[in-house]
Amino acid sequence: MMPNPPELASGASAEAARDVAREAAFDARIAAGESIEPKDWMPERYRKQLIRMMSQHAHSEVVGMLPEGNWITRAPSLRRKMSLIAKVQDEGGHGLYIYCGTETLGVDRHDLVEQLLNGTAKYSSIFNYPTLSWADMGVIGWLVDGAAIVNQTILAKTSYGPYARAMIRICKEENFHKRQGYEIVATLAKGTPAQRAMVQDSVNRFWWPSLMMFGPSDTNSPNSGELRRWKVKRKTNDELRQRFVNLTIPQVQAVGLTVPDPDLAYNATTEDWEFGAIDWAEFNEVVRGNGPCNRERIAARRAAHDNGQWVRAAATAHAEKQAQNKTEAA
Ligand code: BYC
Repeated sequence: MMPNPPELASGASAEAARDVAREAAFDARIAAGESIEPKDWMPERYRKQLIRMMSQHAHSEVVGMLPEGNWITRAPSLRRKMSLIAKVQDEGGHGLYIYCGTETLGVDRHDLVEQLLNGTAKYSSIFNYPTLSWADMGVIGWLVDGAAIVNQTILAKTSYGPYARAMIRICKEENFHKRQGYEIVATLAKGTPAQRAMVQDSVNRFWWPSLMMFGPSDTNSPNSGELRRWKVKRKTNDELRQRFVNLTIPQVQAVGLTVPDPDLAYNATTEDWEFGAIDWAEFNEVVRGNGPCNRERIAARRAAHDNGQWVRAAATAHAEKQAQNKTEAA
């Protein structure tokens, strides 16, 4: 190999020295609790990690519309139908805010959507479970949105400004989702024996997958170290999972239901509800694409994308026409 010409070598080392200084300044800003904004210098790895995490989050919101969207036509009353439609629509909106936030990092939304459709991007494992009964609408609102709130309330303090700001609005809407879910659960829990059995069955199916939403245990979470150092994540997966369990068990008890965990026990010293072992083999299978509904969900998103092609074409043509009219008028 030819040695570098001296002027190039010194140029490269000057650049490397500048990067070290920039990185030190960046770390100092993070340590001081400052918010990082799109035009600020940031390490390439910070940008990549955020794109990964934010795009997976946006995909989760959009795929998350499917299990509930499935029940809109079967809601038992007009009031229930209206709130379910509003909730599913909110989730589409959340996807939109987070895709917009991700684009501030210099990526194109179309590329991100393509990654979802071709199976190279992940989305939350929870949406790969089927919704078998109306009670699932209550339990998803309560447990799944409840878990999302625990995770996202902390993310509202994340170091990247656009993501943190998106989380503030999303959490407000998620609170409505959780309340409507818990109301459905409470109503069914004090209903007929068949309604009670239906809601208990739903809790039995969604309890463990809800705990898996927080990600692998801390000892097996490759991204956590870096994300915590940059204050993207402010609590670990296990800390947030424990907080969710502690908040939720009293709610389970209040409606007279149970969770399917024989090892659940209150520890008066730590004030934690200790829970049994999570089935990580199941989690890994679902994340790898082999959950009960992974293929169905991706097929539904691909069909929606194909069916929306004419809308995107029309919107693009309209924008071009507007731009042309503007140029002609100027
Ligand atoms: N499902 O190193 P780790 C919602 C992946 S939407 C699938 O701990 P990290 C809602 C992880 O991506 C809920 N994959 O990762 C919507 C990583 O893979 P890669 C979505 C998972 O990033 C509609 C690998 O496992 N919320 O709430 O440090 C209706 C190792 O994990 C999962 C968000 O996305 C999972 N559950 O921590 C209702 C919140 N867990 O990328 C509700 C933002 C982990 O290295 N995201 N993986 O190949 C986060 O807070 C974090 O990304 C996570 C994972 C806690 C999820």
